Amino acid sequence: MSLNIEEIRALFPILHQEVHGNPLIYFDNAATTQKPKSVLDALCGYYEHDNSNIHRGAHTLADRATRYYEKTRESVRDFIGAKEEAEIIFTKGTTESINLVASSYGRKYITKGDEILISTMEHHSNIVPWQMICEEKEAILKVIPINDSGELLYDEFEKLISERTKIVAIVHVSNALGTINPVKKIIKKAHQFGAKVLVDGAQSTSHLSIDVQDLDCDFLAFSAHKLYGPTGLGVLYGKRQLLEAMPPYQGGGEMIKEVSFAKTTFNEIPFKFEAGTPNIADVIAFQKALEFINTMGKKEIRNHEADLLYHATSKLSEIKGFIPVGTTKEKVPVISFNIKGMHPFDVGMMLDAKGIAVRTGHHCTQPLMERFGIEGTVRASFSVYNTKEEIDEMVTSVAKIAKIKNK
Ligand code: 7TS
Repeated sequence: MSLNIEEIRALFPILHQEVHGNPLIYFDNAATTQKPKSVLDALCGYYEHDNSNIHRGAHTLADRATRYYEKTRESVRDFIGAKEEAEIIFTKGTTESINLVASSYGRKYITKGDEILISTMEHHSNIVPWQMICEEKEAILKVIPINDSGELLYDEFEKLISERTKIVAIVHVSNALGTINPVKKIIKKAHQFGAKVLVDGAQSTSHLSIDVQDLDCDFLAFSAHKLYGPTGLGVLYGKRQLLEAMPPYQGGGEMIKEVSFAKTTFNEIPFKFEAGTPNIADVIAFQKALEFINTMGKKEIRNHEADLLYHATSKLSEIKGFIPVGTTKEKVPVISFNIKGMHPFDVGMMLDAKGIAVRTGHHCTQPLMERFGIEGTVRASFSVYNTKEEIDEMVTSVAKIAKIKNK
């Protein structure tokens, strides 16, 4: 069954506005998606009716807030196919989830001479935390190369992985190129060498069906705000036995069992990793974002997005001076490109003047841009509420812009 996009658009108040006198066309979904009214109402509703601290109060409001908060944990577990709620930790975002693993798992298990494998197409947040732990432990960071289409070179990965590899930290879907990486295959191979695998799911969870048990990943990190949910909230999934063996990331309230000045004992997972008052309102509202996705169905979302990607790719490719960056067939609806003779920022500004929101620059993937020998790209990233008509508007504008330098 195909989706009714007009009905879906009606659920997103922000889409119905003008920017510089033109109807807003929002194509910056890889940076953050817009939020349906149900998420906004849940946020407000929490503060209007249920605001209370969780897991500690004996009163009705605290009990209600705790139940709603934990209900989201159950929904997240279901959303990614985890075995149990205890394996779902709420964080600030993908960045914090990765830092948590690098700090906690890394500090305990990485030693001098160990190797950590990442890829050329990682977001800075899946590079820098590993560099930091490598520096601290005198471990070695190795990088899986890619080809000119923006595909991971699996053969090179097979050459790099060894008994010295302790962690493979790999992006599931590239934010700058849209490439879908063969993570299941990578995980299987990494496990043969005893390495643990962290999957950066920031861009995959919104487009692909994820089943952590099927993937057999050890950790999965993602952000609610790229999934129609609020900002400032992320998830770290980890296998129970790993999380249990890891030391806490931060100390404070909630994460303890008992504290005395002589000794502190830590709480069970997931609470061991949720020190302090968490982001209660956003966690509760995130439940509605997951509900929204489940109601539409991941398969239907993927079909619609694949249509948009195909339409945009074929139309843009006809434009003289259009240079795509990342041309693999296995992609989510992200198109990165340059216009011959033009700076990506200028293209972005000209599109903004028409009400079209895209991202320009290095997309927090500077080593990837360096691999392609470019400073940055223009990135149009689509979501379920986008339409072919919007794409046609963008194509018309890009064609006009390209003509300035490509007669
Ligand atoms: N990993 C990937 C693959 C990402 O795309 C991003 C954010 C992050 C990690 C970090 O997520 P955060 O929620 O903790 O910030 N990517 C982007 C982007 O492409 N444009 O803006 C943010």
